[in-house]
Formats: sequence, structure tokens, C-alpha cells
Amino acid sequence: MDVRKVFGIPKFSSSSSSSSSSLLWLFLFLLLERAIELDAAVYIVGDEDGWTTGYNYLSWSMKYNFSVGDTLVFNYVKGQHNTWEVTEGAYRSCNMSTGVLKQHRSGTDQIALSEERGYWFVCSIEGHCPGGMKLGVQVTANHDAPSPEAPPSDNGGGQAPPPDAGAATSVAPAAIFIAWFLHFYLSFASA
Ligand SMILES: [Cu+2]
Repeated sequence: MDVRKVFGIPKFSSSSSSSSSSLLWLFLFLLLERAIELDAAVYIVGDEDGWTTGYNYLSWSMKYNFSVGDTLVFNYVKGQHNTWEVTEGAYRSCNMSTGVLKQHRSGTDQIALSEERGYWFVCSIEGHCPGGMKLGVQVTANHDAPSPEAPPSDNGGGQAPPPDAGAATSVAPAAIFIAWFLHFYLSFASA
């Protein structure tokens, strides 16, 4: 008696289609993972102006709703600026003698907003924080949380809609279709 037949264990050595099928599912898995990632937004701080002096980052931050899973990217010429994550107190006072949480200085600092809380960033180069190189963002639970009415804002600013809600829902069916198509294509190719 062939034990593999009883338990339905595939014979990998004799079947080429089972290995291509495994690759197919890996491909599908990667596509779906990518689709889920697309639900998280990446924000270039200061948009095309980047992280620099003479820019109003308070106005910039009020254009968006930041959610857990999103990423902030600080772009600047390495050595001319930096990105220090600090406490709210250090952010407000621009006094970095205490309250420094993390120091970034790569020139393309990518900061994952992984927690539901306020994040506070400054440039520590002398004069830059008092000159406006400071950013505070309030990170909320997620994009899809229902918000029947815009919550009251202490800034009185308008609420911008989430920038990319729904991106994942359009990519996932496409991934399934591509995998389905490849499944039949590979069946033909290996026949
Ligand atoms: Cu600076």
C-alpha cells in the first residue's frame, strides 16, 4: 500500500506541476501582502520642499490624517539637518537638553508611525527648530475607523479625507485573477 496516497501526500519527485503550484501560491501570497501594505500611507514631510527651514510644518500636518502603520519620510541634505524625535515639551520649547527620544541623520529618515499617540520631531541644528523646523503629528488607530462627524480640533482646521483608503480593495482581486490565470497557463506549459 502506498502510504502517500492514503494521506494525500504529494509525490514531489514525479510531479512538476505541484512545484509550480507552490511557486504560484507564494506569488499570490506576496501580491496579497503587497496589497495590504498599500493600505498604509507614506508621507513625504514638506512634500517636494522636504525637511528644511522656512517651511510651515504645522500647516503641512493639518492636511492629513495620520494612522498607525503610516510612514513619515524626512528628506534633506545629510549633514545640513537632522530629525530628532523628542517629547512634546522639547518640541514646544525647542530645548533639546532633555526629552530626546531618537536621533536620525541619514538624509532620508523613514519613521514608522507604529503607535496611536503624538509624535514630535525637530531639527537640532542651532536656530532651525525656533525657525520652524518642527513637526508634530497625532497618529490615530487606522484609516477605516468610522468617523460619523469630524472630531473637534483645537486648531479649528478642516479635516482632509484619508489619502488612500480603498487602494487595497482594488489590488487584491487583481492579484487573485493573475494567480488564477497563471495557474491555467502553467498547467498548459507543463502538460
Ligand atoms: Cu535643520
